[in-house]
Amino acid sequence: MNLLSIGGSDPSSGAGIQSDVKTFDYLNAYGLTVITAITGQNTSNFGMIQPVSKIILKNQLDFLFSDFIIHGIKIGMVYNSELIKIIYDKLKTLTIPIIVDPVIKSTTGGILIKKSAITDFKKYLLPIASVVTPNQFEAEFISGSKINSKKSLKRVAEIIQKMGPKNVAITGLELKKNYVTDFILTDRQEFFEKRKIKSINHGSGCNYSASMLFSMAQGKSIIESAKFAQKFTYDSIKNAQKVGKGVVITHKNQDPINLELSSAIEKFTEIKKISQLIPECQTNFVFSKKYPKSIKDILGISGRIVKNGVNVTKIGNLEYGGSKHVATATLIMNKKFPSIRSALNLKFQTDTIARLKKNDFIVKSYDRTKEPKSIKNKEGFSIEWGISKAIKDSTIPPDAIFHKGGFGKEAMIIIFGKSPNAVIEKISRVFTI
Ligand code: PXL
Repeated sequence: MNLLSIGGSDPSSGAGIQSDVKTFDYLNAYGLTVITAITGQNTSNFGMIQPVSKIILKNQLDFLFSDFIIHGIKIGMVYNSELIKIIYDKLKTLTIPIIVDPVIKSTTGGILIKKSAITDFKKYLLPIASVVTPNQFEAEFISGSKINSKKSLKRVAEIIQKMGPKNVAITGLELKKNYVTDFILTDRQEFFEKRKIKSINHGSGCNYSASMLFSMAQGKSIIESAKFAQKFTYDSIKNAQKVGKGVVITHKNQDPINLELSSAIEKFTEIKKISQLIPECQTNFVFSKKYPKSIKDILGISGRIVKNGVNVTKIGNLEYGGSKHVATATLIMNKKFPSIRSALNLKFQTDTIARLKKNDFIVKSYDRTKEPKSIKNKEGFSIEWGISKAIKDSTIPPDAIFHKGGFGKEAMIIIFGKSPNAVIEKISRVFTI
């Protein structure tokens, strides 16, 4: 997934486009950037702003749009009217999610939009927004109206919605002691509360809009995306780091599940003659959170590990819910054996089965030709049925489960383990790495 952030450069990397690249990267999306202005700032003070010229802004946009498929755009700092109009011209006909994050003032006091640009900001950018994400100050500034009660909050959100954006998310409201609330106005109204973390940070506004964009670009609803963004932002504030001498900078620690799966995928692709082990339907490799409730808790490859001559290549990104079959197999296995959280599928070969058995691995199987019709006809149910059947009498988790195929169904082996490294370890005992 390719996401574009249009905004200002913050050399402290706490906010602006640098922060957005970090967020997109953390979420396994590819971050593209178009810089509208260069700022001089650190965690204590705000220095200068130098907007870019019209032609270089247009040139950046032209070069990205002529090359990349872009799945969502976030607009942050825009600074002046002429830049606003160029952005509008380029984006006005797009149908992908566009989040406009009104960036007016920095934590350290920098004014990030010229006074003379406010009218055009409202006239051009708000109407092209799928969602606009102001904080309380920004919402009051745009609407020209104060928020001091739930009633006035709703009124302010409605005033902004009338300016053109389909949805409005007013973030970080302090409506209740010790809590912060996000208010979401779509065709209905929602309040999302979270306990307040007492810290003045740099970056949370950018984290919110960038993570919300990711969720929307994945096709999630505004409400789901607002929840996702609230959690992402909360975690990034909780984890904020004192990098400079001033305010802390929001930060997300790398997901350990993602780190281990990524490195195991790399090890897998380096196994000698590995392409011989890849089935026609290609390979997926998954790693589950502890106690997964559904395949949405299981990280997998949104594409596959595919044959590429004698080598193999990973296509797509790691995403929770990215795999259906191997993730379902893991989910079923995990229900009976909670320590098993990772799996990978290989081409069925009798030689592989023989090697697994020779290495004292526990190998189970099921027969797809015995699958009841009612299950066969339901997409995704076969694997659930098969794995359950294979482990029905098991008291210790098998290392591998295979089936020899059925009419129109490719035979397959799934290797299971506690973690991706454990799966790789098993494969490396059977094949030379
Ligand atoms: O947090 C909003 C923001 C966005 N973009 C840039 C910034 C800031 C805040 O400092 O500097 C470039």
